[in-house]
Amino acid sequence: MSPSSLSRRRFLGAAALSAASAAGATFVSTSPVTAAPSGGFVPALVIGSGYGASVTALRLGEAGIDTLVLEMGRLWDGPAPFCPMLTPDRRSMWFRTRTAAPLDSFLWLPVVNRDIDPYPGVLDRVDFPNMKVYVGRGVGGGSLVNGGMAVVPQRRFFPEILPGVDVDEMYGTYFPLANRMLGVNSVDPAWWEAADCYSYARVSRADAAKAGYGTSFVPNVYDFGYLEREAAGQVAKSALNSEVIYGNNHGKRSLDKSYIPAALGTGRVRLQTLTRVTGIARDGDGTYAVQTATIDESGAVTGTALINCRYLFLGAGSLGTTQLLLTARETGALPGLNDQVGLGWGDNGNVMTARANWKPTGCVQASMPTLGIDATNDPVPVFAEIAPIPAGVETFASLYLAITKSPERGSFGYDRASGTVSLRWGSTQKDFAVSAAKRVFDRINAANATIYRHDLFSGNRAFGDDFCYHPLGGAVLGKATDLYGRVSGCPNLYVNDASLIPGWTGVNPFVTITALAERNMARVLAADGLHN
Ligand code: FAE
Repeated sequence: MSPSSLSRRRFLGAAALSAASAAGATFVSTSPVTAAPSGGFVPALVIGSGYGASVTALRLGEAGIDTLVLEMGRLWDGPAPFCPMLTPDRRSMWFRTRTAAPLDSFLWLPVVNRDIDPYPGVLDRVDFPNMKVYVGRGVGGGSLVNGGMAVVPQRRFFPEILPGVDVDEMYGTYFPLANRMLGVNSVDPAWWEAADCYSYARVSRADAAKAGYGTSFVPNVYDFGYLEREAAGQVAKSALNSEVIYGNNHGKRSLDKSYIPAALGTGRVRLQTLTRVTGIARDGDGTYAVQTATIDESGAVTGTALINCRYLFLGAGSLGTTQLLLTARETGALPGLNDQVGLGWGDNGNVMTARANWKPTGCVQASMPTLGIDATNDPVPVFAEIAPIPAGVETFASLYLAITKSPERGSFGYDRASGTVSLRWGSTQKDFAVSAAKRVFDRINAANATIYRHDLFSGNRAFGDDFCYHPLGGAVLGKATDLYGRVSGCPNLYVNDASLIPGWTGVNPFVTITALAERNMARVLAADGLHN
């Protein structure tokens, strides 16, 4: 597709998104509706609207396949739909009465989290025993709440990250395509070196260097030109207004600014929000029956529907997709699924930690990370994102999200009595990741005569070791599916999201999820003869 036709599609799709928002509508289209939201038949149905789902919808639309996208969260549009981290309100979290940010105290005081009214807010935390998983909810999925770090994994690790996937093809074609489509850009190093809002990163870089660790700049989907104008006081502040995990009002090229308008602009893709898929099954005629529940902003179910489709694409993320598949297998709705469904889940070795470094790190910290500590040559490879603490006051702290090469994997189980799916993750399964991160930060602390902060995570802990931002796996490529996401034992059923990745990407994962989804769609559309 030429850049000009892509821009035209994005323009048409963006207009459709804002018109829908203005009308309070939940059904978005740039063409006459051919599949009623209340039921009926649609050739292709995509569940979710995160990275994998958005790629899928765009490529199906371009191929002329009429496609319906169902998203359980809302459309976040309008002039400033999100709330800052420092003043969270009901928009912050998915149906909670209190926010649940990962750093839950400061100087041991419970000043971070706030009481809120239940609402379909943008960040969800799904709690399992020993593991709390953060995910985005809304049109754009995780792209709405994430730090925007757009990192291509080191090529030497790729054969371990996604065994069986052609490395040359990924690095030659699909990673560059994903970066282009997502609008990835890099910070101007000269501006960065002098910017007050990145003083926290420069302090961490110097501390890492004293311990013999190098750092590297990391690209992002946040528009760094916009950030420069924020810093110069020329535009409304977002990254400089402590906006990130509850959404960014400006500057960020989330999926609702990139893939999704482009998909809607094909005129073949429709999007229905606040609609959760509650079950999937295969009918006798080979079509898939998708059961849905639509909610209003109070969470009350306002309607249910059964939609049939010929091609079903699961893009509900690692938790959502695995939950739907496992339930379908265990209830007999999709008996053809193999025993690999629900296995191979990993947390990308995520561990958060903070150091008290005695030096000021800056009152106003840009919420978009730009630098990572490269400890990938350590015995256990570690890549540590230098994370901001956008607290608005001087904290004398440095925060990190370490991605460690942890071999630990969890699995999902289905409980027949309650009909629910839960993650099995043992209380010691983070130990490996914590000790890998600790080796790196012990060395940095020793070189700088600094110590860990114990006041930020509940229970006096130095390591945030009970949660993750990067859930991966559950329907692993080449195991629960073939090497292109076609689900084994279920013709015309596809997985195309983080569930395909077996637990670790070495870096922040969304560029890999996007690139893999592009590669899978290229093959499926070329080989599977999809039609309306
Ligand atoms: P995802 O983006 O999670 O989208 C799934 C969508 O499906 C969501 O919109 C759900 O609401 C929807 N859904 C789920 N179940 C259903 C259902 N039953 N019916 C209808 N809809 C459903 O999936 N990654 C990076 O690479 N760089 C970062 O800087 C970064 N920072 C992060 C910070 C935070 C706070 C968080 C939470 C994550 C971060 N991530 C980051 C991870 C990244 O956002 C995540 O890997 C991707 O969003 C996963 O993409 P998927 O397409 O798998």
